[in-house]
Amino acid sequence: MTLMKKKRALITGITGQDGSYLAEFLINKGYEVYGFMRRTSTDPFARIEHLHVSGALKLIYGNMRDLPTIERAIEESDPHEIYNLAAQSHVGVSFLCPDETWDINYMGVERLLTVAYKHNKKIRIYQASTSEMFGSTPPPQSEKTVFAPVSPYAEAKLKAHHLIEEYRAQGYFAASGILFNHESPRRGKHFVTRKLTHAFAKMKYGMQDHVTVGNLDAERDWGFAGDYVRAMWMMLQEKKADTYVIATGEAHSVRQLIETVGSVIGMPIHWEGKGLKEVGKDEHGTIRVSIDKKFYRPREVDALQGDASKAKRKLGWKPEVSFEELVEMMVQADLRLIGGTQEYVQQ
Ligand code: NAP
Ligand code: G4F
Repeated sequence: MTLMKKKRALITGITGQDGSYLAEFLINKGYEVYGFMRRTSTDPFARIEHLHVSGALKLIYGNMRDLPTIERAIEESDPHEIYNLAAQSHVGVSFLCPDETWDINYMGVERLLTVAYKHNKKIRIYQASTSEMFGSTPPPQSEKTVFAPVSPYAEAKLKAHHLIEEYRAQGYFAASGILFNHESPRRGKHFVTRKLTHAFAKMKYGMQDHVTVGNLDAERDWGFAGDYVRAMWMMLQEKKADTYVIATGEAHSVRQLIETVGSVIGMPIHWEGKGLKEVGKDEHGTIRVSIDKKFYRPREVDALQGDASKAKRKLGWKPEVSFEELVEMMVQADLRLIGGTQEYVQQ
């Protein structure tokens, strides 16, 4: 009798939103999953504790800035597939910490590729590229759209994207997913969707008066993270590595997002005033949303709306959760969290 060997996957960025969903997805597919994570002073286990405690996920400490730790992780896990999700992923923060962003988001990828392909030329690698690389090139954006990055985050990601394509041209299996914004109840609270669902849940419970945001007119193509990690895996099962846009094809402004969150939670918002003085009020006239310049980016990406027809045609991928269902899912999860009926959101 021949025993089928389990496929092994190494996920960097395991403690993040996508890392946690992808780990669950691969474990369910029968993979042996290793997660690469930083040792930090705060509790980094929130999203993956259930996988780690059960022994389904093996963790390796390290840092994308630290070459020997990457070497050790690849040596220990000996992976068939690597999903490089680790990044300083906040666009606004990248203007404040450009060097760190560059070192993790570009140099880290260079370190990883060098070490991985030295270990085994056949490893299949997924790189987390981003729609931010398009900058303000008008929508819809596809694999053929011109890149025009406007932030240190996007510049580093674009350089990494080009590096992946160089390796691919040399015959390595290096795939790149240009993913548009994807969210979930596990999204960090410093991103606008979760910031809003969390704040509105607190307002609903009387624990917060109002929320302060930045640019209301920016448009994003928001999908569900669970749908997007499936696309990452699909890309690595193809015969040849390639680049794919992953998106819903539907865009909404931050203003529309706020209106949707308000209506789902039963606190409909209407707008008064203009510019920095604009406010969102509830039906009793109480200010629930105001604007603060500090949440504006030095350079903004105005409108992202992806054309994922290549992924649909070649991978057979399509999103299953709509914008309205996503907002509903996030609002309900935050209501349970704030209401104390759940310790941590595991949607
Ligand atoms: P996230 O929740 O912010 O997770 C980022 C992960 O990277 C965390 O696990 C973080 O670890 C880890 N990390 C940061 N610096 C590191 C370092 N020096 N060494 C090792 N690990 C490090 O981001 P996400 O939303 O899951 O996104 C996953 C990837 O997709 C990122 O590369 C992001 O840029 C990209 N992306 C995301 C979206 C989106 O809408 N979510 C869209 C396009 C592309 P700590 O817990 O220690 O901070
Ligand atoms: O939620 P955000 O911070 O996400 P952003 O900048 O689009 O980046 C996310 O998606 C990228 C893919 O396109 C990823 F590559 C990246 O890693 C990250 O996951 O901001 C969304 C929009 C922006 O236009 C921002 O200016 O919302 C606007 N915004 C308005 N008020 C705000 C706020 N953003 C944040 N974070 N906080 C605010 O108060």
